[in-house]
Amino acid sequence: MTPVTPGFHRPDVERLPRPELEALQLQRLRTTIHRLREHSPPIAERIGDLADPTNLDDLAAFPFLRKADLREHYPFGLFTVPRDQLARIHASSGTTGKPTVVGYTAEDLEIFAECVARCLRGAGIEPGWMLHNAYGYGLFTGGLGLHGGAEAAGINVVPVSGGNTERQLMLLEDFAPEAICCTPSYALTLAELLGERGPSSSLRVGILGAEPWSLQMREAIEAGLGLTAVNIYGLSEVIGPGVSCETADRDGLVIMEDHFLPEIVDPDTGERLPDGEIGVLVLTSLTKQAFPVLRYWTGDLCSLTREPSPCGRTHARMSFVVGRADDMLVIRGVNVYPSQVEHALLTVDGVSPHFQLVVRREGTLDTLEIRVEPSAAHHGDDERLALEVTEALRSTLGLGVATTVEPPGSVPRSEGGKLARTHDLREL
Ligand code: DLL
Repeated sequence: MTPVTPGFHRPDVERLPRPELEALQLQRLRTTIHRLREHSPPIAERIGDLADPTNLDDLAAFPFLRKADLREHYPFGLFTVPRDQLARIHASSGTTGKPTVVGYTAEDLEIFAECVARCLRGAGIEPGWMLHNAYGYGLFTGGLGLHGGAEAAGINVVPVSGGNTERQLMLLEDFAPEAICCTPSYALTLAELLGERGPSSSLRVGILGAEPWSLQMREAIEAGLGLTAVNIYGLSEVIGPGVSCETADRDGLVIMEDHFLPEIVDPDTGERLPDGEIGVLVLTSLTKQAFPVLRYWTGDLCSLTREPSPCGRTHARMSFVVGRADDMLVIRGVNVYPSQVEHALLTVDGVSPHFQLVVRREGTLDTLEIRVEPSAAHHGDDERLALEVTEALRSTLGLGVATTVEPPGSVPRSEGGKLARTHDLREL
């Protein structure tokens, strides 16, 4: 793996001294609130006569916006521009059938591209490099989002989109791109297949996100693809990918704080938590025109630091997302996050990073099964491996789990998009 160093797309803003950054945030926050008061009747009603913030802490008095609000005003009810000013629509799939719909003006798309360009340059991708973009193109923000950012940064983007793994492998070999972007679970699929074929990959940087992953998974991906993998985070409601991203130094995900104001709050009380504590990430957009969001409750659990980065960036950084406030499984009264299971699982030698959780209800009792695979390096007996996994999970979760060791290749892999790792078969 040849090391890469962080670059800059907008060094002026990325290194803005914090007092100036915060003054800019306050001014933009006030503009955003005015915009909502004038152009969004549902939000204006909610905000009522709350006084405009005179400092950033005053934001804590404002109500949260949640996914259910977007559903209630489906499809365009929370937009603040007339339809003829929209330049693009994206959407993300919801659990209830109707997607969550978001809109952008031409200027919003420029900001979107600039944020992603900062991510790519920060990750060490140089103008003139080739980027294999395996995020899905379409309503999902990943494909077009990364595409716009690459173009803005002068990076040559190959719009492969997701799926058709055979073709992806061929293009990776024939075009020899220096960088790739896709979900971490798909990077693992590609790493495995490339490993079987044995060609040395041209890849130097991977921009991976859109789903939770761990440091252990990063190690497996980097070993398999021979690249430096950075974590990119974002969500459609706030803009798409590029809300935050690690630099090549990989010391937290730098938030594009001149455009998105982060808060961490207690998942139960909604009270603000201090830097360093894990809670729900709440984001306020500061520059969006078509669909500004005030205190959007992401449901993603992480912590923040406002210490400057080693590379001179002054914007706040978030930790990896450690779970979602709402994907918590409650099994026999024990709270279980899939990410916690992954951490525990990968402490066991001889197990691969592929796993699936199956939750069942037998009579009145919930049971958790974990399906795992032995790693390529494992030659011992599977029964022993199962016992070790069960033991690791018992000591982390305090819960008895049935472990099934499956033949290599049988646990579901990502075929290009996000991978659902939990199968909940309970009728709740
Ligand atoms: O997943 C945007 C995106 C595309 C991000 C490409 C990164 C790369 P949605 O489909 O709206 O948008 O899903 C957003 O995905 O609230 C998180 O729960 C999860 N998520 C996104 N990035 C990460 C990450 C895109 N790096 C939801 N780590 C978010 C953990 C992530 N979870």
